[in-house]
Amino acid sequence: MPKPNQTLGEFIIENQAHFPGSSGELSRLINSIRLAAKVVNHEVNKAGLVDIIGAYGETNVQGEDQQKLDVYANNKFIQTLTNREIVCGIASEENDDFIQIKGHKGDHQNKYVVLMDPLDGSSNIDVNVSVGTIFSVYKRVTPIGTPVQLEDFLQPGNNQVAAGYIIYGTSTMLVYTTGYGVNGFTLNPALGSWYLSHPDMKFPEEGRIYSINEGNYIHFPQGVKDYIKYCQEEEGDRPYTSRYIGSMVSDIHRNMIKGGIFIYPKSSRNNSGKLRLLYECNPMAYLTEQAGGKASDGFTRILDIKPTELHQRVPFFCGSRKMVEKAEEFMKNAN
Ligand code: AHM
Ligand code: MG
Repeated sequence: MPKPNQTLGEFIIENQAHFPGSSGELSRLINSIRLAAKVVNHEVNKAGLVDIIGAYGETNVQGEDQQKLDVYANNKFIQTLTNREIVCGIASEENDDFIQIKGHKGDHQNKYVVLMDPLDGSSNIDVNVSVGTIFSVYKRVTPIGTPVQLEDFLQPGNNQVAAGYIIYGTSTMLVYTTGYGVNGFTLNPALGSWYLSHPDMKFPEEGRIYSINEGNYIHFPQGVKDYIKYCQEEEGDRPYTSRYIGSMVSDIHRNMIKGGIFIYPKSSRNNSGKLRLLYECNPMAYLTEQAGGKASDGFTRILDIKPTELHQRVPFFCGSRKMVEKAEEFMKNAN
């Protein structure tokens, strides 16, 4: 049972009881992510000082090259996971191809792959709005001892063994699951420790917030248009409240706590929507289901989709179970 005030380190050790006889690799992996997250958090927090210490692409006062924060975050997570020899491969929204990690002994002995969006919503950084890191963990399907292959990454979301996000917000939080519920930890920046602040997070079954970029309304499928109108009608507890940050981690985090639906549909301009199945939708869908919510592409459960390519995009409906079911009903009826 999670205890309030528990640190993430303590929680990880306790959580290992769910995996009797395990090698501790998954725990070490989560430990690496929490370490990289602190480093990235430190850098993201300084984003507003960038004009003072030198613009991106230039050299800072220490003579080091300044990097864009999404590139910086990508490098930090990759470096941390690579140096600590925990994973056999990494795929990132920032890289065209996956990275094979053979380990110091060169024997490809690690069993996990990580897929990530190192800094989601990074266009929000310039205006001091929250951004996030999203990660997803699978066991490789090809034999240990051989180089990792594309098929190790193209697994349905159902196979995830862990997933989570870090939200660099008013406070910085790490929220993750290993298949035994969702727990949220808040960083105490003075001590550099993460504390269990949100044990056993659950989406309310029903909610009153809808999050969608309504500026694209004209391009949305009829089912989505109909659902938006439904949200705006005056009846019962409607009209609902519209909240769209444009930073998916923040939008879904808020909806998980308050109850709501997040939608990034396909449009007449973009047939598969915008969000990436492997780096964004699968991990958020796994967390959502673990928190009692629902995630689909409007028709099919996200976690059941068999990916065909690394950077595949998919329409995304995610949130409180009853709200997603209602939106799916509109999608079906409009078809
Ligand atoms: P990114 O991975 O390039 O940052 O894009 C993903 C982000 C999501 O966080 C957010 O929900 C969405 O893009 C917003 O897109 P839009 O501005 O089209 O509404
Ligand atoms: Mg992204």
